[in-house]
Amino acid sequence: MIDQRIEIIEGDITKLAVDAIVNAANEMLLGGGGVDGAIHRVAGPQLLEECLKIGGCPTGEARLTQGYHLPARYVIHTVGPIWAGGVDNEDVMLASAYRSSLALAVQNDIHSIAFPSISTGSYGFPMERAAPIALRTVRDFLATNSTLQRVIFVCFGEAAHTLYLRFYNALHIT
Ligand code: AR6
Repeated sequence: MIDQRIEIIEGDITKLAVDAIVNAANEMLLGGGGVDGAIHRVAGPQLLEECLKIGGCPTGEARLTQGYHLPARYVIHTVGPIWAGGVDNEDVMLASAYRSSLALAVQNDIHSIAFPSISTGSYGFPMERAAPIALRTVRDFLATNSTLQRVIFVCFGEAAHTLYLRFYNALHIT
């Protein structure tokens, strides 16, 4: 049975007033396009300043910053794998990006967290493969944790939302 603390919504992650939103960043933490660009635009230039001080983040790990002008208090920057056809440990690294983000949230007493679909934009990870990894990793993490109260998957667009819901419903019977 899937955890009741998991929600699947369609929308723009930069609008969510949760404790932390997760950014699909790059290893340099220098900002970029996609959800990263959107988060930096709304947060303002102080976010990049803090990211520059951190100095980078390896693939599969996560780093915490303030949210500045975002409605979310914190941003957890994680780096998903670049899709290389599925032969370069991408599944493991994607699960690690989710797990590292959740672990960092717990360390910082974060109760609500929202994830975009990490790696499924510029990094080219097929969403139909990424979504079940994301859902299972979060479900398994929540099974061992009671600090987190809400984990929201934010789907960008209707097609992504439909796909996530399909895998979410399938998790009920696995
Ligand atoms: N809210 C929620 N999801 C979004 C939003 C939004 N505002 N905007 C895009 N998405 P991507 P990646 C979805 O490319 O593949 C950046 O340049 C989008 O539809 O943002 O991990 C970084 O700097 C897709 O499903 O991240 C890195 O260099 C998902 O977010 C690189 O891209 C992720 O797409 C990271 O690539």
